[in-house]
Amino acid sequence: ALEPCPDDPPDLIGPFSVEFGHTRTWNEVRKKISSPLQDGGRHKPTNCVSKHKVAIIIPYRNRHEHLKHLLFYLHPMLVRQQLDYGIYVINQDGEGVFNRAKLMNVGFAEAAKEYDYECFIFSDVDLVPMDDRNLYRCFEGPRHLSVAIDKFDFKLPYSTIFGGVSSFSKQQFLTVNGYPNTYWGWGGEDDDMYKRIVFHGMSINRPDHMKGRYKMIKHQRDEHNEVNPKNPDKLSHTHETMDKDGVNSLTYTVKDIVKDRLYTFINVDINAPK
Ligand code: UDH
Repeated sequence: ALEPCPDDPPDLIGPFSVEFGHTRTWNEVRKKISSPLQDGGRHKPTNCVSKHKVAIIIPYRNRHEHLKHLLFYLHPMLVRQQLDYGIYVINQDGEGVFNRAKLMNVGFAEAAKEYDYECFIFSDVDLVPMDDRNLYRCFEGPRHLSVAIDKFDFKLPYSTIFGGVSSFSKQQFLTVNGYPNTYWGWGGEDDDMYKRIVFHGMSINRPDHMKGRYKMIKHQRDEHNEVNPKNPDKLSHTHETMDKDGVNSLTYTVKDIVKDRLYTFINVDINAPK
């Protein structure tokens, strides 16, 4: 029988260079991964039993080039971290207004149906970690991982920021009732989540600013994801809305699930307004 993996993964390399200078091919991404994946972008160590069953959830629509860059760096890093993991790309079907938070709730629900994941990492597709000591696992409280992004000069733009990349144990996510489903368009949903965490008596934790470095892939604002001026006002009501708007009120229709070698692609209709 295999031993449990050590708490400190032995094969970490620390900081690594990340570049987006050319268009990547899927073949390049596949070749970069030294250890064979299971279908659906799943992997676990072969020489020990991982202590961490982790689902990586990526809210997504129409960012193919970004997905290749992210997976090129992320898969090898997660293998080095000795996780028992799967990558879930949650694609919003159709051209309606984008809803990042609702897609993350769908990712949580769908991944939890498939496997006994204990930990959920929510990651924007355009945030690539630059240091594998930034562990993609769960901690005593919800964790904010993307603390030092190049775009923000490797500093937190404000102290309560919780956007980008975060981790929750299954129980932590259920305690806060997940993300709100009602933030359509850009803005506010991660501040709502920060309030949910605090209102439920938890506090967030973070890696230090060296381990938590990220490179963001530059892009223009997407179509159908305009800043929604109604979202900031909703934040003054989080306390009243959080226990009824979240994973317990989530409705959606899965249109199809495709198991690629590098990821599980879930195409979902989330009843977006036009
Ligand atoms: N996302 C998509 N497709 C979309 C919109 C959003 O996949 O059409 C996902 C993706 O994972 C992305 C995340 O939602 O990383 C967050 O959306 P965003 O990248 O639009 O948000 P961010 O705050 O950028 O990073 C806002 C627009 C910045 C424009 C700057 C122009 N110089």
